[in-house]
Amino acid sequence: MSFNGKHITVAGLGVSGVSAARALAGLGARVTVVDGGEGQALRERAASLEAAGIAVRLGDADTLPEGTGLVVTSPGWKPESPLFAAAAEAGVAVVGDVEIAWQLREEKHPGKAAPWLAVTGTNGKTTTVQMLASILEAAGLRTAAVGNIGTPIIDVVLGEQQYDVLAVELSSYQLHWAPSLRPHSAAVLNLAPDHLDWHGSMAAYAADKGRIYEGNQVACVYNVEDPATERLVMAADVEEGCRAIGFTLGAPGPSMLGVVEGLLVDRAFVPDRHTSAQELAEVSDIKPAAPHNIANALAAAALARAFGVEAAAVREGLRAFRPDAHRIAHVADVDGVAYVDDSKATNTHAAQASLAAYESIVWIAGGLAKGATFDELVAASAKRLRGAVLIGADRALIREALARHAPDVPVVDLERTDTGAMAAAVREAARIAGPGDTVLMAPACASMDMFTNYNKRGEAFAEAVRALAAGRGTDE
Ligand code: UMA
Repeated sequence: MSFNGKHITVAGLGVSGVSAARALAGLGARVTVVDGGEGQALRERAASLEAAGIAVRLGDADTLPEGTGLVVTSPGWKPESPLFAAAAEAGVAVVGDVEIAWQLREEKHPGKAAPWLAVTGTNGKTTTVQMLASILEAAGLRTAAVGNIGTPIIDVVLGEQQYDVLAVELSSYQLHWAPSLRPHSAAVLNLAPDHLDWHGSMAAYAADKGRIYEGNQVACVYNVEDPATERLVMAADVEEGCRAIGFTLGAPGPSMLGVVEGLLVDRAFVPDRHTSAQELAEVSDIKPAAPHNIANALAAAALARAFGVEAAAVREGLRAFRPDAHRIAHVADVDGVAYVDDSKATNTHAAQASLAAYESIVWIAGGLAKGATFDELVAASAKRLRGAVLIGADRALIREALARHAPDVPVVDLERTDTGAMAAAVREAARIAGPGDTVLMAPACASMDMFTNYNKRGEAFAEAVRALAAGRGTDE
């Protein structure tokens, strides 16, 4: 597809918008970026694009610039955004940056485009993609972990560096806006309610996740313990010969990867899957070896094996992998209380997995609920809760769920949302906790009401814990 001379409106001046605008302008398009936000950071970003000949309009994201022939949206924009209604009215197509990257994959290295091994799911995407990249590297392949993980995929596709294969993390938003994407192989790790405010319903969310399987050539990898993921495979239109490959924490059947006596075992990519199995790694090679993380490792291994990677590289790649910060990270012990940062638990599903790992918890939770309800999470975790400290915009939803399902658990409701709020939350939690307890920050919500992102929220927590340990407390 040629973008030369085309008038393209890019929606959003964030990470993906800047990448898309620069790339498209570099291919000769006349680009206008629109963003509903204002403020210093956006103005600076706008100035640097304008210096490159790209028009930017801040503060009005609703009207379609005159002459627009295509809209390229950032993933976070909701489908019902007024800009897209205006585009539909004008008969102008709307696609995402991932769609553009897919269409441009032959542009830089014709005939040698790197195949995509794609991963989505409600939780575990980033870890799985990092494990996958580590395995592919161990196999001697040139690869990169890209997409929702933070590196815009257009930058990688159009970069000088040539790759053998890409490990691509895709969010449901990105999948929604990428209709012609056809990965080599793909995995949906799990499916639980999240981002319902964006998608409108669980069915719409699942359908967007399921698009990752469309046109797969070698393997559709699903979670045997989460039948909804297998249903998405069955609904997909794939290439002739593409196989459904399950992963399970139990013993694997034919065409599955699973666990047998402490070993990760492959019964899918072996010469005779009915009578033989291939050992890939030991469970102890996975860090941390928590159940959800073993599942992530199995999914990563399945995608690597679908790409022809040897068993030895799976083991080597898993051993070399180091988990990110803010994922069930132990920060410190203070007065016999463990302080754990799981800022990455941005939805109820992830928070429930986290709460299940400890016996007696003072829970720090709250933020942006994104349309979620908390009854199931609180009911399942009530007996482990020694107290709760609630922060952020939607904390009332959690408070009400606690009142319904855990009425005896003491709750501190923190109204403040300033930069010192996390330090106050940690101090309140410390007041409730006793020796042997765990203060667990697993908010079950997104962070953007109070922090730039979940990393910053985790850093604020760790900082507050260190201040507590130093015995001075902090209010700033
Ligand atoms: N904006 C508007 N109007 C809107 C929505 C946004 O003007 O209705 C503007 C904002 O003012 C802002 C820009 O659009 O300037 C932000 O666009 P964006 O929210 O799509 O974010 P990007 O900075 O482009 O980052 C996106 C992903 N963000 C989201 O999907 C929300 C990043 O995933 C991703 O790393 C990046 O592209 C590169 O691919 C982050 C994320 O939170 C990690 N993802 C969600 C998740 O994992 O749960 C899906």
